[in-house]
Amino acid sequence: MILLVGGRLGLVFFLHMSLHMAQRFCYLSSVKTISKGDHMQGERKEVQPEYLYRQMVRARRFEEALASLWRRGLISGELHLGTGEEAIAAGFAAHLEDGDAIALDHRSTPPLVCRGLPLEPIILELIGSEKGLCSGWGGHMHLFSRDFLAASSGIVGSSAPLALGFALANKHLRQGKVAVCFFGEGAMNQGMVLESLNLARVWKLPVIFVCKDNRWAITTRSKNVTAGCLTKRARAYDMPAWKVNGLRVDDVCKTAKRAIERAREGRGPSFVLARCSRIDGHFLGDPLFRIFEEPLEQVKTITPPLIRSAIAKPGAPSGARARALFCISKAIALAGADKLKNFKDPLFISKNLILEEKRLEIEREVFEEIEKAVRTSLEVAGLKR
Ligand SMILES: Cc1ncc(C[n+]2csc(CCOP(=O)(O)OP(=O)(O)O)c2C)c(N)n1
Ligand SMILES: [Mg+2]
Repeated sequence: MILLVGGRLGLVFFLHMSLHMAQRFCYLSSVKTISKGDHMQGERKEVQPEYLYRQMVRARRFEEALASLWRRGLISGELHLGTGEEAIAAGFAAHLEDGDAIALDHRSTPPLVCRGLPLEPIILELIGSEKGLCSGWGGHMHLFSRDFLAASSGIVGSSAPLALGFALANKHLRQGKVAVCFFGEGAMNQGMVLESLNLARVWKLPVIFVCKDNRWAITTRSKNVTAGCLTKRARAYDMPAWKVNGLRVDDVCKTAKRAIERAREGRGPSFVLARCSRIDGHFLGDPLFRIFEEPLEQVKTITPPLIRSAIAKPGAPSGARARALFCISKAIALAGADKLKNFKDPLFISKNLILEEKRLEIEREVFEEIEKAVRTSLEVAGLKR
């Protein structure tokens, strides 16, 4: 009971804070974003595939640059990358305009990049500089931008009440503006996410819940902890819910348009389940991920202790050991297979959406853009390239 009351109070408090933050943002900021409509063409204002591809490449190259700063020790702690989620970020961000908000989880850099935030303050934030986006206090999991109404949090599921606060403020203060909420499927069993789905529908808020389903929450497979179908779960709150292939930016873009337009028109919340793939480990430095940095060397080192433990006299019965070994090998094989499969990479899949020549031009331009952003950031922070 105490827990229940505590939980409810927690949500109300969270919501109150979110609304407070959102109100402050709404009144105080001259909200900035990419110029409206410059990537939309034709009578129906379709988003151009070149634009989507560019945004995805920007997100990927940006995170690759972050990974290299992390390997140099310039970014400390764990680093959660959104590799494999670029199509979801690009597809949704393409429909956002001035005054729309985004609430993000621990993999926040792709949506922030696609939303059009300047890159240097993000890099500076991650390297702990006081010139960073949040004066170096937030780190990679707690980024926020007042100008872009964007906030992320490392607390799994917390993007949902945060988005609710943004959406509530939008409904009352900035009609026609929406909030998009990103979280992983692991968050779907969090009370605050379910409570947010409920309140969003009761209050008919302009919010879109985007669940990025990569089927893993750290080392836990979702199917072992999650009951039923997630879209059916969302529909139980009387809101539309769609499944989309989160590896296909064109599919995501279409569904995002539908959900965002619906919210803008005041028709309430919706839910999108976007299937994607965790191409890398849970975070940079995840041991399972590192196995595949130098596969041969690493398999050589882990094999002898595994064999020794399998044949050692004391310990668990041989059946249990065989099962444990099987699980370890399966996990390694699955992770390896995931990594090798290009067809799980949204960038690879999107290549055929645009002409080869254009694609190479985009990749070249993005490479230069990211290089420049890293160079400038390191100079500002007084660090060597
Ligand atoms: C409330 C809370 N519980 C646990 C954690 C530890 N944790 C960090 S990421 C994560 C898994 C999240 O899985 P999912 O939401 O599916 O996102 P993914 O990492 O797969 O993108 C967990 C359990 C946390 N950060 N916050
Ligand atoms: Mg997950």
